[in-house]
Amino acid sequence: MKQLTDIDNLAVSTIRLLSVDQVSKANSGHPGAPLGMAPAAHVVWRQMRFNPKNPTWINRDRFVLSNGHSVALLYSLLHLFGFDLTIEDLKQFRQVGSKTPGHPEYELPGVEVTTGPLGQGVSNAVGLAIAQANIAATYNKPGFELSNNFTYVFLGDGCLQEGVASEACSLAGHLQLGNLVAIYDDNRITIDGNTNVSFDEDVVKRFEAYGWEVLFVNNGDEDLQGIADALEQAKKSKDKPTLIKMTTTIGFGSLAAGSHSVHGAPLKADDVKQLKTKLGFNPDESFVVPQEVYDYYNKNTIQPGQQYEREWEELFAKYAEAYPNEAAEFKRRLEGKLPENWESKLPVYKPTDSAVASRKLSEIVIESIYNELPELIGGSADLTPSNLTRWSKAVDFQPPASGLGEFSGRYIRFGVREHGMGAIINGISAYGANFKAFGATFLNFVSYAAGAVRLAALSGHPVIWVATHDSIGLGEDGPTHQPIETLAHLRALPNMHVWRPADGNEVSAAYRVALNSKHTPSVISLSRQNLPQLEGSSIEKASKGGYVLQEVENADITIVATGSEVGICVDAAKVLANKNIKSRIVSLPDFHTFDRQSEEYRASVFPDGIPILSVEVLSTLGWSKYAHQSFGIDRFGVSGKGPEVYKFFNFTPEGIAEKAEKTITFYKGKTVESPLKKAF
Ligand SMILES: Cc1ncc(C[n+]2csc(CCOP(=O)(O)OP(=O)(O)O)c2C)c(N)n1
Ligand SMILES: *[C@@H]1O[C@H](CO)[C@@H](O)[C@H](O)[C@H]1NC(C)=O
Ligand SMILES: CC(=O)N[C@H]1CO[C@H](CO)[C@@H](O)[C@@H]1O
Ligand SMILES: CC(=O)N[C@H]1CO[C@H](CO)[C@@H](O)[C@@H]1O
Ligand SMILES: [Mg+2]
Repeated sequence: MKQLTDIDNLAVSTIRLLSVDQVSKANSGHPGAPLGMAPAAHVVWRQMRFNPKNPTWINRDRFVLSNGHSVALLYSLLHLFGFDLTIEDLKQFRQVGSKTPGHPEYELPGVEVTTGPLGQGVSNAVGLAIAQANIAATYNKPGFELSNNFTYVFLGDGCLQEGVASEACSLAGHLQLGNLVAIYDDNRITIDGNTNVSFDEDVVKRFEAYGWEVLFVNNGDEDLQGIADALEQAKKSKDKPTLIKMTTTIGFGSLAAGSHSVHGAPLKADDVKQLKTKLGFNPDESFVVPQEVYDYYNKNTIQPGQQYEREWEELFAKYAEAYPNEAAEFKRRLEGKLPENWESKLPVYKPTDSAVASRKLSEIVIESIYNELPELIGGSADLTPSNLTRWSKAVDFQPPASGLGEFSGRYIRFGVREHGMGAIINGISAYGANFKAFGATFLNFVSYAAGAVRLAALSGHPVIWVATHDSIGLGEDGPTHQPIETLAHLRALPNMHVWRPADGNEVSAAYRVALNSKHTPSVISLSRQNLPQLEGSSIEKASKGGYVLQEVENADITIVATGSEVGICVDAAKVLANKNIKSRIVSLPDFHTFDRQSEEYRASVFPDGIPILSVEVLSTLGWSKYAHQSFGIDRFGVSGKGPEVYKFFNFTPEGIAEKAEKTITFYKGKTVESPLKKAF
């Protein structure tokens, strides 16, 4: 680390004032944390390796602002360090359509993950660090260190109070992720005021107990050398993540310094002026960047970063000569392409094949494709034996020293940490290299991870949730484990595939679409109970999200169902046929995919003229989009043997046939239009 000089202090002041000016211009935002963390930002960023002109270079150091409310700080950095963000953009802070939205968003160049919901960023960073360790262990060879970067995180009191961060950081300690450095803005302030109203725990002891190295900076407001020293020390820690507890003053330099009033409100005009004067800037000017600061970062960070990237390209070219197969695979992944013909490995079923639980069918898919897809990585939140997500030759992702596995392993033991798992797979996905990250748990417990699931959809991380035990069909574990509202919630998320496949071909289709998705996450809901292989299903048809499984001329009713209920509806159609009632059967495994088919196609599945009845052993909310009448469960489930519980709720061929007859009777003589028809 070079000696600190006046230019460092000038740069820190520039960062402070650029951040304050953004918040003042917008008259909205959070100036407190940027003022306190500007020194750390300067010290961390000037030594990072990245190329602002190619922000997705794979071996860059990554930076996560977990206290996303201090986003003005990040925009100041992105501007000063040469990313595609002008002073004009900073002036548009928090305005509609700007490149400087209210919290960091994943799509912006230089923003690694979307943050704002506290606790997520640091948990994503654990995923980034896992991804890096996996890439290094998979592709590095003697003399060819293709991957050797760090993930740096800033986080505040709020992130440390959130449970999701505890889950992820506990796992990071177990995994000995030495490539992770977190800087804790210990300012003892949150929105309610002093942290002494709710947060007295000894964070240091907690992180030490997790297996982290903990370092201190006592005067984070001014001690640049202290921060730099701690950072160097942190980077030496190879088998422990590091938390640097950096004590700062929120709103440092402002008249409101040290108070929660500076957390989330612009500084008063006279306060801004006194701050600028104190820092040696003209109090009447805004958005000022001294040329020396641009020059300093250009010379010390941007140019070396670009040089690192060029050297990396040269190294990769030599690597490609020495290890052509590994290089080709890595290159393919960097291009975001799946291997050709991987889909031919997806299992295909005939109606004569035996009935199998869809969780088992999912295991068969994973077993069939893991070898084709080195980018497939994931695991379960301690439900491996019941969720069936571990392929037979899997190696666990574990620190080599533990004797439990290897960093090149691709099966992650998440422990009972659903929310942490969700945030971690988002981070792995955000790393790049085409990672296809999955996490598994019971469908009902995906709700535990709602915060992370929502961010996957918002950010467009194509992660996969393998969600087994998807209904009352799980039986004796009872209402606590039986999902009811879960799919309605997940289907309400924009940009989310929610699959509930009915048989083997549909499970293959769900994985096919999920793995081909570049920007949409998927939940694949799977049954505990056996499901028959259906006449009329195919991977091709199910990949449309919905299709006519059984067509019949002059039908009296369309019955639409998902997952385990499709087979029962097929039997219900036989009961109805005995009474001379003709029913079409539609399988609708994913609303999201179906909604993206052409209008003609959708109309062919749900035509006018006859009533449509939906059948699903879950909440009926949401089904009115497709059906005139819904048969579902709008109460909590019951404990009992799976088939008995189905009988209890009347989800039998006879019970469904009765609902179908009632529906037909109700609509007799009425004009029936497809619910798909809408004014706009
Ligand atoms: C999950 C979540 N809950 C609540 C909030 C609202 N919120 C934003 S900042 C904040 C307090 C954060 O305190 P701290 O991390 O110490 O930040 P500082 O005030 O020190 O900048 C809260 C509660 C949020 N962004 N995310
Ligand atoms: C909590 O912090 C406030 C503000 O610094 C201080 O006035 C108060 O005495 C503290 N209370 C306790 C119990 O530590
Ligand atoms: C964690 C890790 O891999 N760190 C490496 C980062 O890069 C430097 C050299 O550029 C290596 O010395 C570290 O080992
Ligand atoms: C609902 C269900 O099948 N639960 C099982 C999940 O797996 C665990 C461990 O294998 C079993 O103990 C549960 O009964
Ligand atoms: Mg704080």
